[in-house]
Amino acid sequence: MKKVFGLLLFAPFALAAQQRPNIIYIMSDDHDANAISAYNKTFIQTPNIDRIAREGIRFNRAFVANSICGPARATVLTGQFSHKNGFLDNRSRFDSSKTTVPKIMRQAGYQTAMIGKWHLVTLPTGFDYWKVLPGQGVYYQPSLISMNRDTAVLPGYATDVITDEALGWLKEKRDPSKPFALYLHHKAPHRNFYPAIKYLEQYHNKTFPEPATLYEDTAGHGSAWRLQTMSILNDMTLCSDLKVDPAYIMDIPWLKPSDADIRNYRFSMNRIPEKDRTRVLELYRSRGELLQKEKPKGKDLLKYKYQWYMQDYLACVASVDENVGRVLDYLDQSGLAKNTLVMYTSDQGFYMGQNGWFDKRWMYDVSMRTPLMARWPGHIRAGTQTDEMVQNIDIAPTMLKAAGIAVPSFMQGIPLTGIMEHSGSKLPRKSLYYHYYEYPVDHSVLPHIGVRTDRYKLIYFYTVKEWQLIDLQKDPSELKNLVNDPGYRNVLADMKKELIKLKRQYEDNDPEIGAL
Ligand code: SGN
Ligand code: CA
Repeated sequence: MKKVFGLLLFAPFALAAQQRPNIIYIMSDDHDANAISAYNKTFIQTPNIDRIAREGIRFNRAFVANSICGPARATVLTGQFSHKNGFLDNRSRFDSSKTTVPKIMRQAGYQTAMIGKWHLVTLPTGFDYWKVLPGQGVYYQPSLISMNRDTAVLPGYATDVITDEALGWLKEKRDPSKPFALYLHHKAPHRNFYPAIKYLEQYHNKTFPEPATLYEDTAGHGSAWRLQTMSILNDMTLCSDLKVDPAYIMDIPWLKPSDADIRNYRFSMNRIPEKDRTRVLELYRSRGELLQKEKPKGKDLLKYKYQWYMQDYLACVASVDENVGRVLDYLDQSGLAKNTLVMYTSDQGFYMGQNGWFDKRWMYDVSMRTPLMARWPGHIRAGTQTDEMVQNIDIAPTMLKAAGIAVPSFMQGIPLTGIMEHSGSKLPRKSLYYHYYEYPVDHSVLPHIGVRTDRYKLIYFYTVKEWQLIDLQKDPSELKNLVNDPGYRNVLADMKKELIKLKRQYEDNDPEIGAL
């Protein structure tokens, strides 16, 4: 560690103060790449987020190391896999004495700030300024914890409020003589998907294409698929998640909401200011009326639930996009744009109905993949794209490298500045390692480790000793387990070797899985 800080002392001289770029790292929560028009135009137009990709680089194959919130955040701060930074799942507590990117940047003369969703249990350290949501935070009238430990309720909608706070810091609170690094983290579009009214008005009548696997029977796919509780049909709640007024469905036995669902629904609805609540209830009324009239079951019910989920989820994304636009506009107006590296990403991907699911956690591409794009005038050529496999362990070294600061050896990722600045360049990496831990709370996805190469994926659900081998080229939906297919015997052996190699390389010793 000493050595690292020794190097840091010289870092400010590596790039003249005025040349050192500012960094704005924008991360939303559960924002899948398919809900960004730069990646997929099917569901929503996100012109502001797209602008970052258009004026900079779009990573087509960006992945996470552990597809869940707290762990993704801890990885971004430390550049380490979960087993190294100690934050394994959402029940962990972040060790705030750890060396993180903001601490290193601050030492090197940067001003650092963190605004929005934090979700690491212990309060932020290493920031000159922070203001964070407690835990998951709420959509309407969110509370924010300040540096003096006070928690204040702010009027308005979380995505707007968090952006207001970030713009307020940029305009009035920071020290303009120093370069800055701002982490701007949205709550949206995380469950329970409460949109701002203007976007609810735009989205509540839209119809979206169904994924080919929406009605997939998950029973035929091994223990992990049987145990999971992330089904839109069975686990997404009608009231809290999909805003159906309980009064409409109390008398329909198979639709009757649980007490918890009713309680959560009332909690969220009551946070909406009374004058707006009437309008929100009016916009959602048709859902309750329809259920009361048709009393759907099974596939018929799933069909509706999927559409309502998409309407609310995408309406939440629309607010995120608008607010990204506000930040980009401010950068233009203030003249900061030309010397600021802006990144947009999510803490992971998210199921938008594939396999009938919502949520994340799995090593399957839907949730392991995350959107990632960056704009840095003078460094990244507009319209750059890359198919190189990058991972969220790379974010920390990338931020340091961009700032001209030496990357400490405890970080496990690779700086992406080379790919950003020289289009067509390659990374010295042929596979990605993955380890998911959280079980059984929230959605009961069994712990697993795995390796992903360009073409194949090997997953090991180690508590039940079940393997899954996938040929991504032939089976992009990742439905077919080839582990017992004789035609893939050599691939399986190679992938096991690669898994063991990565496990050793990244020093992930637990669980001990032997020679395989
Ligand atoms: C909450 C959600 C879950 C979600 C976890 C983790 N339930 O518990 O659906 O998987 O957060 O999400 S909710 O009913 O409270 O919304 S994460 O993004 O923080 O990892
Ligand atoms: Ca998340």
